[in-house]
Amino acid sequence: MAIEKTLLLIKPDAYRRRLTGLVIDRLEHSGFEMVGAKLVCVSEELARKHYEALKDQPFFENLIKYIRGEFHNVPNNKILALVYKGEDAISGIRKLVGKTNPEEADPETIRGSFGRITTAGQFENVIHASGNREDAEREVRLWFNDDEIIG
Ligand code: DAT
Ligand code: MG
Repeated sequence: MAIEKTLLLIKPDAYRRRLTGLVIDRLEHSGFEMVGAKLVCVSEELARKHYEALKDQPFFENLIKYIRGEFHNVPNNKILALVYKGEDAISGIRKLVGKTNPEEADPETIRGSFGRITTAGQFENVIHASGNREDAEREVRLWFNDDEIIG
């Protein structure tokens, strides 16, 4: 058991479909604490750094377009970035978020409730959540300055 911080991104499909409130409602009911929240303009550079571990995957270029809102006409590539904190927050939030593939995600999870795969094969899975402690530390540092985390 450890107190952890984890990064969440409300993805452009959720923004476009006005699911932000519903997704935050699920997060709030998890019992974890919101300690960071801001709208970020996702530059090409930030998107590529965030997903750098996936750069050799065939879906990488579309993933960069997706997270920058290019499939959903999001003005200024903006995204809502959040940090949640609590005991075992990384795995706890991942359970709430569900599996990567929205068709495989438990229907009670956020991705299972609201995610879809487009006919072009794009995973629109609503939310990003850090996968493990190493990713969480790197991602929180990448998206937030220390003074933007209010614990
Ligand atoms: P997660 O977001 O569950 O941590 P990941 O880190 O493996 O999953 O991949 C990051 C994102 O890339 C994921 O949310 C959606 C996309 N993705 C992953 N696997 C994919 C696949 N097989 N086809 C299309 N998109 C995929
Ligand atoms: Mg991941």
